[in-house]
Amino acid sequence: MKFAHLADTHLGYRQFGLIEREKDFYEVFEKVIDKIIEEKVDFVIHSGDLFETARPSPNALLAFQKGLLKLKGAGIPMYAIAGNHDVVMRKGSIPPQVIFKKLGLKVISPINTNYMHGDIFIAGLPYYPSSQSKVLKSKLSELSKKAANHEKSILVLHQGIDKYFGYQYELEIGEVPDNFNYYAMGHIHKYINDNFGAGKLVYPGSGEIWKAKEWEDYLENGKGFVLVDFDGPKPLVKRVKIDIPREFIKRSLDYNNLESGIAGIRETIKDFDKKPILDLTINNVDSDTGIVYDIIKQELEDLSLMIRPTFNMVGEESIDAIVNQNESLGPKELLIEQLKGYGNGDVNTLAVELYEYLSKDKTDEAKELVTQFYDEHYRNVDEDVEFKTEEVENEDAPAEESGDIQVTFNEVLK
Ligand SMILES: [Mn+2]
Repeated sequence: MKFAHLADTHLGYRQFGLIEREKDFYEVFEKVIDKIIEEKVDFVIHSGDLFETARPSPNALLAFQKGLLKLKGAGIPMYAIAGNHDVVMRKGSIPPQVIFKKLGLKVISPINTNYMHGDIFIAGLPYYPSSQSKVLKSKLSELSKKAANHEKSILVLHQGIDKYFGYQYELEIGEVPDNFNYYAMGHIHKYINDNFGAGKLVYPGSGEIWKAKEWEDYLENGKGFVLVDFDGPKPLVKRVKIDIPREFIKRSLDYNNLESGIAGIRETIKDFDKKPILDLTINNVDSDTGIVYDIIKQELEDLSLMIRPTFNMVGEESIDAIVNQNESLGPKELLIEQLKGYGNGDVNTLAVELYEYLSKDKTDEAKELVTQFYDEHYRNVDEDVEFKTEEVENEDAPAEESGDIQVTFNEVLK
């Protein structure tokens, strides 16, 4: 028995508001499906965040339908859960995955937590926010008991686990039941493959660059999905990397050599099939940034899909210069001085307060401060909304038309 495991495809995500980026996500998904069919697997598991939102656009729904029908044509069923992006935090509402049940999608939900595929027990749950971690843990222990009756079992979840994602998690590694043979995880966008329980715990990662900062990880580790050979005593996991269609080019330029810097970039990208995203940092700027941006745009706009510039004014990045000019200043004053150019008052205040605590080893206070800051600035109010999926009794009931609450994850989360 061999299966494919993927997650976090985020279909319908229009990065930077660009339709081209939305299409990139569809293109990658199609490549993944084609590769899966080529590999002649017995089934596929999708561990959540199939769609970017709980109300996907017709284009996103069609992109998925196309892939699902291809799989169906090849006789390959897919099992899927809802992730934090495609779950609807509202009593009685249903995730978009449900639309595809008639096309053969096997939706794993709180009322339909497990399936048998041959002699393999496949169980799982949709995403539960940390406010519901009690419910999550009790449901996990029920599934663990059921799994004990089967020789081979898979647990499908879309959650953060402290061991792999320390900043935001709903489960500690010790709270994950340890009698499953394969843990088909979703949520973390980078590839993780660990020994756990009676086998392997794997996050296949996202298929595309969902956040610009995922580019570095992509360059180092690639993106894709995994194939799992489930016949032996321990699952054999093979990663399949799938190239993403478009490049992100990250460069630092010196304002004093702007012309040659730009020429170098033109040379690099002139023959690219798809126009890249340019992430440019221009240092030592001593003129109006608007004018500098216009120059860059004029030279690179025709070859790039988008230019994302960061300007550092002359001396701005050099802490040495500030130290030399202000020899009487202590570290705290230097920090304040340095932050002046950053221009985000709230973050500046946080940085200085954190410095105060951390320089005195007051780590608990520092943690508290960060949590408070997160709650005030980033926490989605939806996380606090009552979340009672177990009360979803009729999956065929239509979601209410208005006032629907969905989780849209913010900057700091996956
Ligand atoms: Mn995701």
